[in-house]
Amino acid sequence: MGTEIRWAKTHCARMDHGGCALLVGVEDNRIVQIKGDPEGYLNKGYTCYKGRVSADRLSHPDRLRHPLKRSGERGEGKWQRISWEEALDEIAGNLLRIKEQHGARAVGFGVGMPKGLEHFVLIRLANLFGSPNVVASQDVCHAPREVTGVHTCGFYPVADLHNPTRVILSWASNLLSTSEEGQIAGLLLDQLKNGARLIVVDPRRTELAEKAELWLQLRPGTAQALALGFLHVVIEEELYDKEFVEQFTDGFEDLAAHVRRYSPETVAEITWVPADLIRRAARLYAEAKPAALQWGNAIEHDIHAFDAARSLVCLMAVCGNLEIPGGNINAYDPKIMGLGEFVRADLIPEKRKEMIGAHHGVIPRFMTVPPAHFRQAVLKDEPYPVRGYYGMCTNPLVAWANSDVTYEALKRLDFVAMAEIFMTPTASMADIVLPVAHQYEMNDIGHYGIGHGMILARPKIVDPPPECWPDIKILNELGKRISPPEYWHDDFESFLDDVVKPAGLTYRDLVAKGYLKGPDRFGLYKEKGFRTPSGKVELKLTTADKFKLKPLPEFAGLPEEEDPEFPLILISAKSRYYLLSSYRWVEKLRQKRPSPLIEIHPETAASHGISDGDDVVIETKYGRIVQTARVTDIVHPKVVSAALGWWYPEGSADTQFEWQKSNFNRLTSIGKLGKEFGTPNIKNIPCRIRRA
Ligand SMILES: Nc1nc2c(c(=O)[nH]1)N[C@H]1C(S)=C(S)[C@@H](COP(=O)(O)OP(=O)(O)OC[C@H]3O[C@@H](n4cnc5c(=O)[nH]c(N)nc54)[C@H](O)[C@@H]3O)O[C@H]1N2
Ligand SMILES: Nc1nc2c(c(=O)[nH]1)N[C@H]1C(S)=C(S)[C@@H](COP(=O)(O)OP(=O)(O)OC[C@H]3O[C@@H](n4cnc5c(=O)[nH]c(N)nc54)[C@H](O)[C@@H]3O)O[C@H]1N2
Ligand code: SF4
Ligand SMILES: [Mo]
Repeated sequence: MGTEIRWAKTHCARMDHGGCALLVGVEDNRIVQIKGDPEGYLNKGYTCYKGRVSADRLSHPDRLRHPLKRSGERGEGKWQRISWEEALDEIAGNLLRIKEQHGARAVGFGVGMPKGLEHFVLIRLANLFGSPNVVASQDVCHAPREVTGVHTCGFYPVADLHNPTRVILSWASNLLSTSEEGQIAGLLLDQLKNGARLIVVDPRRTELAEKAELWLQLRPGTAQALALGFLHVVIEEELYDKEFVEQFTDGFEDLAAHVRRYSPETVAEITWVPADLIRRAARLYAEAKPAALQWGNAIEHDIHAFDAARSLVCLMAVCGNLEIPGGNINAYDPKIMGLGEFVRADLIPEKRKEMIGAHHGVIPRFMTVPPAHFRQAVLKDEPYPVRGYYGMCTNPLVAWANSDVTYEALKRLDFVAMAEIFMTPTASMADIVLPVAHQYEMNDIGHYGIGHGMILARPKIVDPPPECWPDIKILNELGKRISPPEYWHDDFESFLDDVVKPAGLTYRDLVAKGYLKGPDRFGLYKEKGFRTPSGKVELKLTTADKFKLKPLPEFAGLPEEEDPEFPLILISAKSRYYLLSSYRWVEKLRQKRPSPLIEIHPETAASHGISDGDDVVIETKYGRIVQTARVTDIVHPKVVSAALGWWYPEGSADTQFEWQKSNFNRLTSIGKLGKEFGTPNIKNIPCRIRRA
């Protein structure tokens, strides 16, 4: 007879941005079942497959269980088991030596997609150590939307899926697969059930596009042209919110004159979307109120990310959808500790000027270093030398554009430490690898600093393997060794209490409540104006000259020139079974998607002699990989969509788990970067294919 199942509540994490409230069944310190909690604030019982099998991450036999020190050459896959004391001393010794020789800024602290509270503890560690260089993937993930929002209207406008809306304009977003930032698919589905009308802008006919009243299959890389076409229609047909525009925006006349050149006919030629469809979609969005623009990650994936984000904020604004329930809102935080205070930004006042990115003139308020700029520093000492790297929750060899450059950078660094749950291509290039405790094995807080006005409790449910430590414990102990110890806690879990202390709560209280949400406040600008220099929504940026930004959003051409040698356009989308490069080693996920699939239109496949299931060589100017053909008409005949994040955990560490074979980022380059965020073209690249 087994023991009885105990049910515990927590929130899903680290399979995407997280957010679903879960009921977790535990037997003998082992999770035996996971289901959606019907009382969940974001999911009301909804879950996805990878959330339900997420406990399988904990029990894999090859999971990292002890600190490791490299014993052979870097990348040779030879390791020696060491104690935590030795590991931390080794890391501290190397980082302090680099600081002594080259200054604190010569150490980069690396992190990937924000996964939990450790993200901010790492930034605190960098600040206290004295390095302005936190390297993250924000260049291609959320900074273009967030920071552009802040410059244009003073906040990050998120689609309000909690209040009833009449139209959802899903633009380069696919919540049914990604539930990004806690915009859980279930929320969107409920809106549709309650009568919201749906417009989808996506080059792929996704499941969501199938549900849409209007689907705009745009040519990849032309989002800003399409948005400017929408603005043209809205302004020409006087469908905009006149009262709002008059009272609360700045630069409308200039914008109106500027978008005159983007007629639906002109835009149709650029975007491949028929002119009458542009008109219908623009009218549907502009005439409904409220309407929510769910803007996705794909607008951030080429050098024109800033223009794309700018044009969409302008669209939300002139249609009067900012800060209204069911529109795009400023999601106010609950009374929790501010990020600046948490990370001790006050202790590094020169950060903005000193960051590697600042030397490349990135947009003000962008506080992490773009990976492209970071590697330039490592490889060319520009703007100054960088010699050390501490990374966690990230896999740069697969996740960053131009993997070959990443490989060179990892080889050139004097010292690399990685905290991981599993040996990855990047971790296999490290000098020290630290084994982490994972979701369900540690107390954590979700959605802190994500800009959606809430935090979620993720209490510990089972014990980790004895030598696996939560990242915040690692950072707390490392912090005591490499920075003033008085800024660190005796008990690392005090960081969890710190976050909720301003609300008069302890972490335990947060767990009892489940989540904490900020107040619903709409239309605050009517009293206080918008938090921009002009106090209005800056359709034309008043700070353009000062910050060397474009005053008005424009379409400045395709991200990469057309090239007859490479006649197809390469794009990608996140897989619903994996989180970017993570978890190919979780068997139940791998069974669902055993190999990387490239989507090819039947006509294109036929003209190339490719059948479903064939191995296909994909080539761009920059590199070549192999993936498996999935012949489908969800893509345009001139577009192929390849899989992201692939490496082969069944391979071996001495070859970095075949990091070269199918890895999308070997097809990308950092030769051309968007100025504002250092964003490379990770999509919308000319390519060609052939049967392998
Ligand atoms: N070509 C192309 N490149 C892209 C993208 C794209 O669309 N196209 N997307 C970009 C985007 S949006 C993002 S956010 C980045 C993501 O890039 P990354 O964040 O670097 O990639 P992930 O696969 O999310 O996570 C990396 C590692 O974190 C580890 N991990 C998981 N949980 C924990 C934990 O609790 N502690 C520690 N220490 N490690 C943990 C996983 O095992 C995994 O190896 O990639 C970007 N790269
Ligand atoms: N299952 C799963 N969930 C995830 C992730 C994951 O890897 N897997 N990653 C997480 C992360 S880090 C992020 S940032 C979010 C991203 O979340 P989303 O923004 O929803 O995801 P993407 O898949 O990057 O892109 C969404 C859609 O953009 C389309 N698209 C591709 N190219 C273009 C283009 O040129 N223009 C337009 N308009 N659309 C285009 C794709 O076909 C896709 O359907 O998801 C998070 N959630
Ligand atoms: S949608 Fe995201 S948060 Fe919800 S169960 Fe799936 S992975 Fe977890
Ligand atoms: Mo992301």
